[in-house]
Amino acid sequence: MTTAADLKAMRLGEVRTDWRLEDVRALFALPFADLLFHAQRVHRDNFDPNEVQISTLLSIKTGACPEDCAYCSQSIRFETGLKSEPLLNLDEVMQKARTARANGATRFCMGAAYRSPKPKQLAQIIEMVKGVRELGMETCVTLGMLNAQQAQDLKDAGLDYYNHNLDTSESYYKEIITTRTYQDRLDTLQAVRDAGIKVCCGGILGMGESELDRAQLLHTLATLPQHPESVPVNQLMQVAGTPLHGSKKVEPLEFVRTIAVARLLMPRSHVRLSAGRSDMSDETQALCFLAGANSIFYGDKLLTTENPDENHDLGLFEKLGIRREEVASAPARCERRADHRNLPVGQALA
Ligand code: SAM
Ligand code: DTB
Ligand code: SF4
Repeated sequence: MTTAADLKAMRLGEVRTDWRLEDVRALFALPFADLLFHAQRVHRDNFDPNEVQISTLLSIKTGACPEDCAYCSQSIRFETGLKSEPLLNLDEVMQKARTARANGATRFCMGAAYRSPKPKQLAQIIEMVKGVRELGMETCVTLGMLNAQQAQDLKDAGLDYYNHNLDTSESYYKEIITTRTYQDRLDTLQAVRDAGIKVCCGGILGMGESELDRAQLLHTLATLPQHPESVPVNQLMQVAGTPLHGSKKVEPLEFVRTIAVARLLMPRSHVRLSAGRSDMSDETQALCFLAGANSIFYGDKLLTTENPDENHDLGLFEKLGIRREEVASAPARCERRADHRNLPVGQALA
């Protein structure tokens, strides 16, 4: 049992990178209402609880990936029926980015099915980053492994975020991917951080991992030298033909718990309720927002799989009174923070 003294010793709300695995496990073991109460309190101390950051995803190079990630539709090793597409040209990307902006996205995330980008590919992607930036949107790319020079080139182009997930715990990782190591992932994250690009890093639930694996994943993320600014928590999108198709589904309340623990461990990071929303009820998503999730992918497609229909999401935001977070809202957020600390939501919104 997690006692009040245990919780006090954890100094909840402080930004710490020295969490112990036992702390993470103790948070997972809290009664659900206590866990959500603490998570919501820490969330309100740092964010407007009714604002959600909106990103839109585009697959700029699809399929034929040499890696063997057991969850992925895009690996060349599995028969998933996915049609491969070469790198899109700049005009195609700009058109999609303009549409995303018109639909309210503030960040445009471009994903490519690479192990690591080649020089010519990176040069083309750099032009995309520059173009999307000129539209006034934040930019994010996910291109596989990067070295220090590649990260610096992306930084020089003005890239805001690099997404590179740890996916799961170090020990379970070997069951999921054999073509690159956990250390490779950590090295890429370090290169991105050293270049001064914001880090987007999280994982996937529903790959047959244990609760300990989930705790270890969150522990690794929360004990990096600096917390990732963005932490995507994906629920596996099961793809026929991949080895993980047919995996046991995540219990929705366990998913919510994981979001709440992520919020408590990384109080100032955006926690993204990422892939898998199309399989979740509105009620589960509402609990995720209550637990501290404050970012989503918006638009009816992720990279290769489905996301909720845009009209459905607009209806959900309306029902929940959720507003879109504007870019660079940090100063405004600090001013509003006090309003949200103790007031009921209705009063805080007034
Ligand atoms: N190829 C690059 C890489 O793996 O780093 C970038 C693209 S990859 C699709 C980005 C991330 O999406 C993966 O690390 C994984 O966490 C997530 N992802 C991929 N397929 C998924 C699926 N079927 N369900 C949930 N998340 C998935
Ligand atoms: C992340 O954590 N989730 C996104 C993004 N980073 C690149 C990808 C989700 C992919 C879901 C499966 C697909 O659509 O292929
Ligand atoms: Fe390739 Fe990325 Fe899919 Fe792994 S997750 S198979 S690296 S596209």
